Amino acid sequence: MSSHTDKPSKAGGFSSLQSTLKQVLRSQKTRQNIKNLLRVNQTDGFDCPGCAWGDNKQGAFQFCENGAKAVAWESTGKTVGAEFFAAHSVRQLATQSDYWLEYQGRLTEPMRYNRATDHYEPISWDEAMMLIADKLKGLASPDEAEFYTSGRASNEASYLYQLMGRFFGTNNFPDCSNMCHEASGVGLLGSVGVGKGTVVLDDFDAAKAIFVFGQNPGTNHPRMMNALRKAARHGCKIVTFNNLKEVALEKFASPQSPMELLTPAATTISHQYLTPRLGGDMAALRGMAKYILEEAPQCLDPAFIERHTLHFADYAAAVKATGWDEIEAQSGLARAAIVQAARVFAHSSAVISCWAMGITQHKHSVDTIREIVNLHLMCGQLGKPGAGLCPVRGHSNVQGNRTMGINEKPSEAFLARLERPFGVVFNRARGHNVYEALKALHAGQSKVLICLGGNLAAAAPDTDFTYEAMRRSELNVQISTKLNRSHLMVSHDALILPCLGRTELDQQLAGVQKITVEDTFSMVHASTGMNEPVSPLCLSETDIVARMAHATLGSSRVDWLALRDDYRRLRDLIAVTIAGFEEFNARIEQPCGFHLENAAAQLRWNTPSGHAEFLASRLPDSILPACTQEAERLIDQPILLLQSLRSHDQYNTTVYGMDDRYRGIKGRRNVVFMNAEDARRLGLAEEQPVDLEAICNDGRERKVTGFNVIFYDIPQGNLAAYYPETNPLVPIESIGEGSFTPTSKSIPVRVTPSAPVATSLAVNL
Ligand SMILES: Nc1nc2c(c(=O)[nH]1)N[C@H]1C(S)=C(S)[C@@H](COP(=O)(O)OP(=O)(O)OC[C@H]3O[C@@H](n4cnc5c(=O)[nH]c(N)nc54)[C@H](O)[C@@H]3O)O[C@H]1N2
Ligand SMILES: Nc1nc2c(c(=O)[nH]1)N[C@H]1C(S)=C(S)[C@@H](COP(=O)(O)OP(=O)(O)OC[C@H]3O[C@@H](n4cnc5c(=O)[nH]c(N)nc54)[C@H](O)[C@@H]3O)O[C@H]1N2
Ligand SMILES: [Mo]
Repeated sequence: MSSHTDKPSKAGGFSSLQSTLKQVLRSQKTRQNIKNLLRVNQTDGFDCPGCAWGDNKQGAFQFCENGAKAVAWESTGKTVGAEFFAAHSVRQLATQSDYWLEYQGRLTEPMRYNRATDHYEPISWDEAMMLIADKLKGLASPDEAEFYTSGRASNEASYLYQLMGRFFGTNNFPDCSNMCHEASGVGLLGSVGVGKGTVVLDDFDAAKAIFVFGQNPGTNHPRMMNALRKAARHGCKIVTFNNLKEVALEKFASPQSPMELLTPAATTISHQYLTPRLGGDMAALRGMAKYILEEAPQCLDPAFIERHTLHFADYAAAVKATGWDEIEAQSGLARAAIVQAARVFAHSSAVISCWAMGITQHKHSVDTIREIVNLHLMCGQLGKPGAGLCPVRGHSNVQGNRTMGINEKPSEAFLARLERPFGVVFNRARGHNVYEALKALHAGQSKVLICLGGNLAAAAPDTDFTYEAMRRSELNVQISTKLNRSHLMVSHDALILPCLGRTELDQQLAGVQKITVEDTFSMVHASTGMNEPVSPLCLSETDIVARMAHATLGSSRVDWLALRDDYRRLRDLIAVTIAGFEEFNARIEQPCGFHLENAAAQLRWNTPSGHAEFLASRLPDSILPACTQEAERLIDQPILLLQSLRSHDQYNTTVYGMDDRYRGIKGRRNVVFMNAEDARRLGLAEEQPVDLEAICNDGRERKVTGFNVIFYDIPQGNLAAYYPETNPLVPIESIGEGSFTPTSKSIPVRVTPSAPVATSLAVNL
């Protein structure tokens, strides 16, 4: 039994190297994976499939512990082929854990679901493509198909995928971004006219203050820790806002510093560490703005405001109208602490704000992000070295997917440019995001689901609803590297199409192919796999998409297969149809690739008004979406707010192991972090098994059982537990305003002791 007292005093260091080695040894391909790690993020190597953080491609090691896990997990000796599926029915597989499913190894041949036997059976690639084409062509409307994308797909594969969808006639491109940084895109587009971050990696060296909101980089972006450590050692002030005390943001030891590696020494990362209530960041930011406006007006940048922005007066009025009582109550922070953070912001000559899921997965995420921008605009902290906005993206190419047109609401300019060389007119109607796609599938309005990677069944909210929605599809096509829950959501017809991973050689007619990706700093660079493919029957994602398009649409308007034969041709097409990609093939020959121009970083504003815009919103009356507000009406009842987050041993729905080292958890995931005072109030003991029940006004029961209580340093009234285990608790209608993102960081729940029998169900493996 572990408890929070096992939490280490620093992150990184030797334990990190140890864990990397363990993972490599477990992969059953040790030599291969050691070679792999030396090629990660090198000029001639492959892009780390771990996260979207950028790198300068000059250092010795460009991988981290969790990147190594991602690489080793892909490059495993274990495989899943026809014999495996003959031995296990879908019904049997459905009883296994997510961990078990993926642990079976790499998928090696295309399979089709046979409803009569409840088994997947081998199918040839040609037959699989015919099946998809027949089904798509038989739909009454192109909008009855959903084309999901997860953020690992390359620029080449995702470009071709959206082109296929658009020629087919739909904008139904739900993607993982809808559950992730959607609010950042919406918020930034509205205020600065570009839905991406404005900084580059070098800005972290020039920054005098870095604010980190709702992000756990020690686990999810470990390479960012090097930038934070370096900044802190240069005297840059790092201010963290996090609901939990994440150890890496307190103290971090670089595995590359012998001193920090081998002794207890570590670098103090955060100059100030604030622990707001869940969803309390907007109020805290409002408090910072209030201090600067009312008590340090000399720190405003009137010239910047005047020249570049609109609506400052409205915003200033809204800030003045917000009282400190309200700010303190909603943020859960004392005025003095907020003022201390505001002083760092106001008195630093160059400030970067970073954020991730702790900001984007709430009802009022778009407004919170706009409040971050408001603060930067009023102090002129944009478009100069060391200053700007940095939504830290998740998946390694999620930003590139969007740039390539995986977007259910493409701009007119994007479509006009895309259709020009073909002399066609694409559908202008807004397509489905994840929320809308699941609703349409559930209602039987959408009939075909094609997923380019990911694991929608386990990633999406409201598990029962999502399962049912996916099962109702008449054809469920999953393009994947590993077996997962989404393959089991079948009742009619389904295909598993096995693809190559990032680390593998992609051989086409014209030779070994490069793919390209875009990191969180808008750097586009090439990636080349080097390993022998796990099976000759695995195809590249680009190849699979080209074949689907050729089978469905024919090749009279686009020669899909020729584009597939030589990705340089594909990139030549991207160069003429996607803004910013001129000379694409030549520019990826540069060692670090190239930077996509960012208008906002150059103080050019692509907003309708031609200015950066302040948004003067009120603090939300309630941070809960309407369907869960019942919780607030019942406030005298013991209701707590739950955030769902990642452990140190997982990649989204992929669970590598059962430890969460930095939070002191060993060998299990069915835990709920709780303030000891809340537990006392509810009469719960440490380690007691409890049920978590979601609060929602639709009368449906949503419950998970057998979670052990862990006393933890967490604000009263708040809870934390792991994703995806807690996804059953997020009601489908509980989404962010303007972003449609599931509110995975603010789930109102009731906590009750589990019935004794429930404990035995709590075993995960
Ligand atoms: N190893 C590894 N790397 C990954 C991933 C992975 O699963 N594993 N996933 C990738 C993906 S797709 C993404 S999107 C990113 C995710 O990266 P993160 O956003 O770091 O992921 P989460 O684990 O969801 O962590 C959310 C953090 O925000 C804090 N938080 C939650 N709610 C609030 C709040 O209301 N206010 C504040 N201030 N803090 C809050 C939590 O305590 C936690 O530290 O990582 C990417 N990289
Ligand atoms: N409750 C809760 N829910 C959440 C979140 C949360 O914080 N809390 N986070 C949300 C976020 S930020 C995200 S991004 C989504 C993630 O949603 P997804 O992106 O859909 O999920 P992943 O777990 O990243 O996908 C894992 C699967 O991808 C496949 N895969 C891996 N590599 C490749 C590859 O190279 N090619 C192909 N074709 N397939 C590959 C494997 O089969 C693996 O099973 O989940 C969201 N859901
Ligand atoms: Mo994400």
